[in-house]
Amino acid sequence: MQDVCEILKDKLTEEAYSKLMAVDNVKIHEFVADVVALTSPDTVFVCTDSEQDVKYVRDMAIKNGEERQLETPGHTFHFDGPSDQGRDRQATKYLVPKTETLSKALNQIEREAGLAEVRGLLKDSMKGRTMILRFLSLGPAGSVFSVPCIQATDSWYVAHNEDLLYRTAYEQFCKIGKDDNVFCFLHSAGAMSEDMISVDVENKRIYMDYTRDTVYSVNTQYGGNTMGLKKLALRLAIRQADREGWLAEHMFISGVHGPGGRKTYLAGAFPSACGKTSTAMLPGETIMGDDIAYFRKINGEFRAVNAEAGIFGIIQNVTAKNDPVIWDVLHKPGEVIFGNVLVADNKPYWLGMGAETPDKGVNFSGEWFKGKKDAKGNDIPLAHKNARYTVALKALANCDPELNNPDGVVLGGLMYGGRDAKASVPVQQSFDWAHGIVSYGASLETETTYAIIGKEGVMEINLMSIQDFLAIPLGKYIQNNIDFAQGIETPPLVFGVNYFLKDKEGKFVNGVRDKHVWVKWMELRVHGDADAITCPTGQIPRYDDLVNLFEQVLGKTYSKEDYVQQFTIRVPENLAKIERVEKYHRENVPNNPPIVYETLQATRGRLKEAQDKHGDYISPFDLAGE
Ligand code: SPV
Ligand code: MN
Repeated sequence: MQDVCEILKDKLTEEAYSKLMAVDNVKIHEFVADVVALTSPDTVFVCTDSEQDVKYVRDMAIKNGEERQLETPGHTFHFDGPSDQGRDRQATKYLVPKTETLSKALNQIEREAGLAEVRGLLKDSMKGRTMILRFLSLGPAGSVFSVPCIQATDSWYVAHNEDLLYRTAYEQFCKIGKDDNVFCFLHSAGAMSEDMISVDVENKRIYMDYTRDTVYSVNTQYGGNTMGLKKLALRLAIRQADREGWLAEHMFISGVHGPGGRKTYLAGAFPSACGKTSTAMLPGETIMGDDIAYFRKINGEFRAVNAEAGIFGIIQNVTAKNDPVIWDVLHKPGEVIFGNVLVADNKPYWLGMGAETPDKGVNFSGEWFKGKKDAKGNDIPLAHKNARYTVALKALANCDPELNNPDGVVLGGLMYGGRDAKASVPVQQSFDWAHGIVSYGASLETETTYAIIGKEGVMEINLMSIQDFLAIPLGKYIQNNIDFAQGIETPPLVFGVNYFLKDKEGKFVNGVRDKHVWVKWMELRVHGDADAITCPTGQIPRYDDLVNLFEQVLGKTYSKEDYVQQFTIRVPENLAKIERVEKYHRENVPNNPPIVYETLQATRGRLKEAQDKHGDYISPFDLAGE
């Protein structure tokens, strides 16, 4: 390669060059020189933290047509192509050096071959365009949690999205050490249509070079594939956390209010579209994050931060009644980017919005009208199921005041939840930390959803809902989680939740707002203010406590019939689930900590014993007196 400074001087304006040189870090200079030489942009825009620079990014996203304005001031919309509507597991691969092996559950390609492929696709991809450089931080900037990141992209939309989602950190970068590590992301939308939509979907690639903490993404625009700091960085962060003894998790964090004005922080992991964001945003509680959390042990405490500072949320079934907090943000002036909704008369519409929707407009398929069919003859819905909105957390009335606390918050509990129609009760607490990590986290089984391209409605195990992002051996990851509680005086309580349990007729046994009751019950448990019933799979709420909570939280009368239907222990379904979980672990998790199998075996034993005594379906009242 030509001398780094020479390339930079040659390609960058004087202003851009001096902004970049103020960041005195070899890796960054080399990265920028490399990607500039590779992608050949016409010019490079170095975005600092200044109002002016950030506004320029926003304005350019509109000017170049990647975003268009809606009626409400500050609101814009963007479309991704019809085959670019979610995270793409097929196109996402780890670049693995010849000398290393990664779990076979992970999509991968030999590093040299993969690099040649993806760099080939990126070659000259920015000709005629501007490369935007953004300096951002995962976790509060300048804190012990902070991971500095640099994003190079030719998409103003991606750069704008990241502005709402992450903390700007150019100032922090100006103080960075010469050799400090940073995560580097290169993205190009590749060939685009007149409407500024990536079109070369066949050549969509998202390749992760974890040996250099660098990620390449090309021929895609969907946020989950392009915004480096989202799931791409999570994959790198998990490796860094493994080396350094902390945890990077696919979890929301929220502050839940309890008696006497106290607030208790809870975190939770759910696969996409399983209730994570709505749990994070319960009305009356505070939200600290909805997607990615970092945990560290600090002075014997379990402390958590949100890696992000905004929300890239699903906008399906978001209604005024069930989601008042976000509804408000989505309707008042302020910065919001809508992705893949329907637009008519300059207003956005989405599926299940609980309001009248027009019969025609523009959506991800182009001009849309009711009854429009795709190439296979299927109806095209008015908006995509995985339509999204991006907002900064600070736009929410109930944004938690500790969002940017450099020390994070102490966590009282954490929960794991999947989409399980058959087996798991709506809420239960583990017997101890390791039991919860194994039984609810490492056993998380879920029906896949539309947030992953081409895979909906299939049951799969999704370890801690982080399976897609695990770039370390799965057994090591489980062990790290189990070990993490060591040395912590009061580790968080661990809960398992399931909002999707169904009855024999296939009807959900819970209402969508019931999750608020479960969360309030957890809050009480953290402080020892509610009892529980011991059952074979964990500890479940007592009827009387739920009667009070349903009344207080939702103003609802909670019947014994509802309780029995929701909390009956379904022994055959739970035994079958344990079989599937164990099979998965035996086949996919070499070097699994033995405690995984011991815990599963112990639960199996308790289920069988209870079955002998009470039968296949055990009412919680039968266990209450034991
Ligand atoms: C998810 O699907 O888990 C998300 C959105 O949070 S993204 O990963 O960005 O697609
Ligand atoms: Mn997510």
